[in-house]
Amino acid sequence: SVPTGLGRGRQAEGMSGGGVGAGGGVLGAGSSYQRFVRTALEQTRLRTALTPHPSQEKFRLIRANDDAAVLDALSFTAPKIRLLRSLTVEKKNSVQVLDFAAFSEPEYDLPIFCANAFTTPAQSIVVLDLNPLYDITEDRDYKDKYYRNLMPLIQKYSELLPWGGKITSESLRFFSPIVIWTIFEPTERNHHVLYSALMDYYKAWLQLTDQAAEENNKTKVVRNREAQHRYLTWRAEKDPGFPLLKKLIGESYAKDLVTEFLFEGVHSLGSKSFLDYFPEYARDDGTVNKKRSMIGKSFEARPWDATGEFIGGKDAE
Ligand code: BLA
Repeated sequence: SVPTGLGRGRQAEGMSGGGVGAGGGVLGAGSSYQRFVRTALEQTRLRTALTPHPSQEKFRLIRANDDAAVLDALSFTAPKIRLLRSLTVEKKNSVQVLDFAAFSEPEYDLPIFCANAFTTPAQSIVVLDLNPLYDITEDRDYKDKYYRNLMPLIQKYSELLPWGGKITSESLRFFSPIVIWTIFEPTERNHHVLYSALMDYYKAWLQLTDQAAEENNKTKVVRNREAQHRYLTWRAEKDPGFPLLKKLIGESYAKDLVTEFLFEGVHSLGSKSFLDYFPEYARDDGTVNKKRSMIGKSFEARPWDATGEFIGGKDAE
């Protein structure tokens, strides 16, 4: 199912047969992230009313130290949606970044939409998922509620966008059985497939959001809020994109972007600290270990089977 709107208009997307070299491929790839953001927002507006998020004002016109790099930051709220935000970075013939995420209000236990792509002329590193709010190897009900019906998505894409190899072990607990974790050569074809996957996953998230019923049980709302806060705390501390953001906009602005825009809520949805949630990262002097992984990388192959059953336990060491 090729997404609608493909190839409509835009010259720079390389649909005309030009730009086949690595540079051209990256050019096409970058505009496809912009195109994804535009189309995803259009799709969202067909279903709900987006309001600019307060964080938008400070970061909308964010500029890189390097004139060749263009950052584009957009954030919104909507009924049921606490935060829908997007960051793209485009530096011609160099790097293209997409970081698009959507978080529901804590009255819903919806998965978190997560689309991250980092593209250079050599490769694209991609994570695309509906990150579960709860650990699905423990919480069968949550897994059944959301992922049973979504398994066809990964059946569709697992061959075209194969598992990217060993990964920070700690990241696995934030991933679902439909996660696309992949590294590929940035060809037009691969980016075409990625675009299609991005749209399929995002539409799936929109549909879950449409169907979601508000939770009235206070205890459950508190639990949802803390689960989202734990996720934000992880990502705000361990984001692999941070070194690049630091290079582009400076350390202090990069920190603000992470805590007040990308993972907004990390200072307001809860009061626990990173070490409260992830004590294994504590150093003797009480500070947070800067290593991304304490366990090391693992999971050489996709650790879920086709039914979404976790089978990766044994190679976790
Ligand atoms: C690499 N990004 C990675 C890797 C993962 C992710 C898993 C592989 C390295 C690893 O195993 O840690 C992404 N990890 C995630 C995501 C979650 C997670 C999405 O735990 C969610 C729970 N990546 C970006 C952005 C940039 C970026 C915005 O999303 C740049 C601005 C860059 N990612 C980036 C780079 C690498 C990378 C440069 C390779 C270098 C490295 O591994 O540090």
